[in-house]
Amino acid sequence: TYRFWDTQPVPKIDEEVTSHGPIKSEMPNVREESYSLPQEFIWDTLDLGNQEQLRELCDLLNENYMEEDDNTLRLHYSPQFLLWALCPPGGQSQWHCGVRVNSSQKLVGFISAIPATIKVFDTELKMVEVNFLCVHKKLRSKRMAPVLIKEITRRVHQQGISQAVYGTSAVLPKPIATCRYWHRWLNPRKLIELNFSSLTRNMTLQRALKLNRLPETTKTAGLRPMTVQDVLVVQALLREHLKAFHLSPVLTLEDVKHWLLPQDGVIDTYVVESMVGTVTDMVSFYTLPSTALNHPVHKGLKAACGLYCISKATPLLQLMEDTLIICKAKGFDVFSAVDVMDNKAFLEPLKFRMGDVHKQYYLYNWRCPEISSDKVIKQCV
Ligand code: YNC
Ligand code: MG
Repeated sequence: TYRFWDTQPVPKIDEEVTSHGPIKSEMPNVREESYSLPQEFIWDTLDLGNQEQLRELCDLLNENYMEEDDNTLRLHYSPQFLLWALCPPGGQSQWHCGVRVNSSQKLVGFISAIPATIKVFDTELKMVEVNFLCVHKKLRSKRMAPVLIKEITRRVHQQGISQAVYGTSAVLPKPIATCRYWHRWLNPRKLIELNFSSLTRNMTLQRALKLNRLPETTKTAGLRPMTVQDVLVVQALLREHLKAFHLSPVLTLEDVKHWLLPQDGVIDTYVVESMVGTVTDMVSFYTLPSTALNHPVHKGLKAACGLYCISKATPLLQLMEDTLIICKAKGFDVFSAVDVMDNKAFLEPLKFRMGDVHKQYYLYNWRCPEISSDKVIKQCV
């Protein structure tokens, strides 16, 4: 049983859902006051335009968001990355919801929501995407997470929105889709030295280096970074492509600018301009660096995470291989992707290895049948 989740408008874990629609159709009375926290804590809405507060959030997440299993690598969100992930067009500062210790003012909890229009099967819904739920390691298992979730729900209801999408490795009532991470080694020696990957009896370092070798140069003529001039055509490519999926974002021009225009160390997007003025394909990935803890040689590791890939004129395998070549040249050590969209078609051929982390996708207050991962395009960063 799920003490908290069983009280929420989500399907039961063993429920077979065949219909589509809201679970609670009328908007609840929204309470005026915030939910109560245990006495020693207070709510604090973070102002991410303030350098000091943005830094505090980076520190909270970098120290508490990822469980590093063997204390060798720690995820390292940069301030610019968090501004990208948390301040899209239409974002609300009251949705950057922090918890502090009253006496010391130390930030110990966080949850966020950003606005998103999502198409679920044939219905377009204005909802939020909830992410970066985090409770300080020393305060775990004290039922703080349900309070954070109820409080963000209250603040989202205040804006007249009653659905949400979220993704997590936790298994809760009830996933609408399950995806898996895959990793393509770009710098096998370093990945092994840092314990990100391990060799097996059949996979020596020599074999790994040989197997993961990439051509020096890209094949696709006209492959270049996206610029602001491409926003319109990239939006059109996405709109056309997204139709085929059952869970997909609907992006305005402002969204495309925000989520896809290249920002050094945060987000990269490449387009293929096959003939002058005709953009036919696009591929994008974001940057997730980690810091190496106490390693004699390596300072850290740079991962590229695939976001969207649309191939119309260029063969998918070629476009993705070129993307790997670009990433290697840019100093990335690994390229990670989930088995959503048409990604299954390139993962094995391009020597991605299946990771052990799953990601479940969920909707809050919306019922729909289960979606296979190749019909998902929504990707929570
Ligand atoms: C999780 N990831 O099952 P039950 S992903 C949701 N998402 O409830 P406590 C979670 N619920 O089983 P802890 C969850 N993890 O009794 C646990 N839960 O019904 C549930 N990790 O609370 C859990 N970030 O406070 C249980 O647990 C209850 O102290 C237990 O805190 C959990 O951002 C957590 O992985 C995750 O910081 C905060 O472990 C903590 O363990 C932590 O006793 C490291 O909580 C970081 C981490 C999660 C990343 C993410 C998406 C979150 C979605 C939240 C749901 C949003 C719903 C929609 C709201 C808006 C609606 C509108 C309109
Ligand atoms: Mg807790």
